[in-house]
Amino acid sequence: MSEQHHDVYPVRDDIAANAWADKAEYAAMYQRSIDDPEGFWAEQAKRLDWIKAPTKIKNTSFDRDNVDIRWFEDGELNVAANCLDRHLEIRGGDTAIIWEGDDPAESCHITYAELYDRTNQLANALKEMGIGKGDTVTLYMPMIPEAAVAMLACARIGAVHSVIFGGFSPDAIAQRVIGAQSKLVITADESVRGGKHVPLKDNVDAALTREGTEVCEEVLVVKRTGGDIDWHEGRDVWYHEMVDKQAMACPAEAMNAEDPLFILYTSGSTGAPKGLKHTTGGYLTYAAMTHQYVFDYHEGDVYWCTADVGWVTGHSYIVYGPLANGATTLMFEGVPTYPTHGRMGEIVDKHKVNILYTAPTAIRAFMAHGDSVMDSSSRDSLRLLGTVGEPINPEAWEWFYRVMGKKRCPIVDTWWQTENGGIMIAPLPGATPLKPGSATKPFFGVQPAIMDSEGQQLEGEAEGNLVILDSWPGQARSIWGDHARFVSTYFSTYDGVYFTGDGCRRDADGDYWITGRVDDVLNISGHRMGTAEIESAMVAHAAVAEAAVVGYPHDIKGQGIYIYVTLGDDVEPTDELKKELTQQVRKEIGPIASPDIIQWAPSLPKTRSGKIMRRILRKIAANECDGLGDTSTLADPSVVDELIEHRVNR
Ligand code: 6R9
Repeated sequence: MSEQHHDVYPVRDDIAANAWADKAEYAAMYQRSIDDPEGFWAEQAKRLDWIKAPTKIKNTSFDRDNVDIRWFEDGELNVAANCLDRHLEIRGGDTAIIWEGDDPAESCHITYAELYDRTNQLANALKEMGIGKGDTVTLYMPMIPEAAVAMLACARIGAVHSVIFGGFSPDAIAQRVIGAQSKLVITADESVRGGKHVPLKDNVDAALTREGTEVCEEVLVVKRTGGDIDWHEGRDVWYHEMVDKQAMACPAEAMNAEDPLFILYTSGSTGAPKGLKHTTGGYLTYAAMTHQYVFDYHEGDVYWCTADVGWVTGHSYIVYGPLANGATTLMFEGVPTYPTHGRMGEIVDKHKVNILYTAPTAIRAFMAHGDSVMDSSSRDSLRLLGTVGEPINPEAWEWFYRVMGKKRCPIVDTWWQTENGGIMIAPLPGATPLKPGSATKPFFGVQPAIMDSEGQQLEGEAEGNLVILDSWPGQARSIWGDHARFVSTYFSTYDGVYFTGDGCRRDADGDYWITGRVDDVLNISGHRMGTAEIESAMVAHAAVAEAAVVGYPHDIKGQGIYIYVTLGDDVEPTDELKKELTQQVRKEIGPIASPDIIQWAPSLPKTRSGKIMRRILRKIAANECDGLGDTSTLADPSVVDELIEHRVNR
């Protein structure tokens, strides 16, 4: 197989010498984590401060008749206290968050002591607004420190946050406010990204006119830009007016380890987005441990994860993991290529970043401008690089290694999912030789396996569907309000194991290569989008009779969105209509779901039982029309010729 010919980058001696785990330590710890998960995780739980230490460690079942996942179930703790209070004595004056604004002239440092005060003030404000333990709060915020403060303030009083990515539309917000039954939305007047203002408050206003959102009684608004917004007296409250008057002390609520910490919506292959439910003790233990080991985090390091807090990566690796470890975490408001294509390197120099965690799509965007794109920075402070969100093509890996890291910095390619809570498969910098394009080895406690389509577990070198055999502490416990869907999505494809939805290959060294989704989930610039969601946004337009969405290879985004549209009778296929349909998707979901290509399809290839054959549509979209495979089960094979003739991506 071709991947066997790629270079292997051995572990660097200087990294191994200081790393938390070298090769032998990784092997021994991994074995222990599998042989004695109770003992292993009981020890790891000690990295947190518990109000009541857990005595019951693992109580988990992947049996589809009884999927039930509990870790540390009799323990009590508070996540905010673990991220703030316990650091005050030793590092209260150290920087917790470095904030870098969209405008390079704007940045600030927030110490642990300041973050503690601000969190407590907001926690008191939330209480005054009637929010308490178990209530859900929706956050729709820019990448500003208040976003982290809001997450921590919820955690402090036991409220459950649901963060919505700031690029989502009013309809998407409404759907999630209703799903979580949030009494409160926290937002800002506007966010600023790449010099442009995004009307967050307007979007919330529009969302809250939708039926079902009456549950939301209050909107707390951070003044970020001072831009013009509508004000709803009796519902809207300025953040600064509410928060500044509050006391700086607020006791941390004692939470059971299995109390929910947050809900996070993500796309699946069918139906509406799912709100994954993450809980308290296991999640934080796992986020903190993975942050320490995978990034080989050491005291004093400046660490930067470029994700948005609206994604799980931002939850675990901007906020919870780093702050639980007392790290300095950089939070960046803008986009990595503004105002210059070299901005990411410039930020690294400005704040002396040691660890940089980003996404393949950003790397490919830099690559498109050539090596000189990084000439405006030295990046000499960097020690380690990481990637997440999608498979990294070896060319992008090599570029990241050679240009960004100047051949000095190991790259950790980290595979994991919203459902996982934290990194699952990744190299450890001091232990694992690197192979461009491979996420390599499982983290402690993670047992990956590969299944064929008959449900047989494959041994040795193999390719098939990736499953995880047993529970790990960071795992999502359920889908909010719909446990049956949780079971059917993840535990019914194969008996007794967690199904990831990803394809995977294991090579002769036991290294894992993730090949991408095996279901109808697209990965656009590292963002998950369900084809079903986009299709339903399309057919909501009166002109559309039917739509089929597939992904196709895209140089920068990894995958682009290709839509085949069948129009209603007597509808004229015009460029104007294409624009309208694009707007339709942006309105229903958000700009990240904008179609790249729309092809008019007089009809779609269907089996006699009426199933759209996406396999064929994917091939045509990728301009691979020679190997279409078997089309004999199609009701009308001539449909395919028509689509090939008018294909748009050639
Ligand atoms: C953390 C995050 C999860 C999906 C996952 C997979 C893809 C993520 C990857 C990767 C190959 C990697 N994915 N990291 N594929 N190599 N290092 O991205 O969560 O938004 O839920 O997406 O992303 O397909 O199933 P989420």
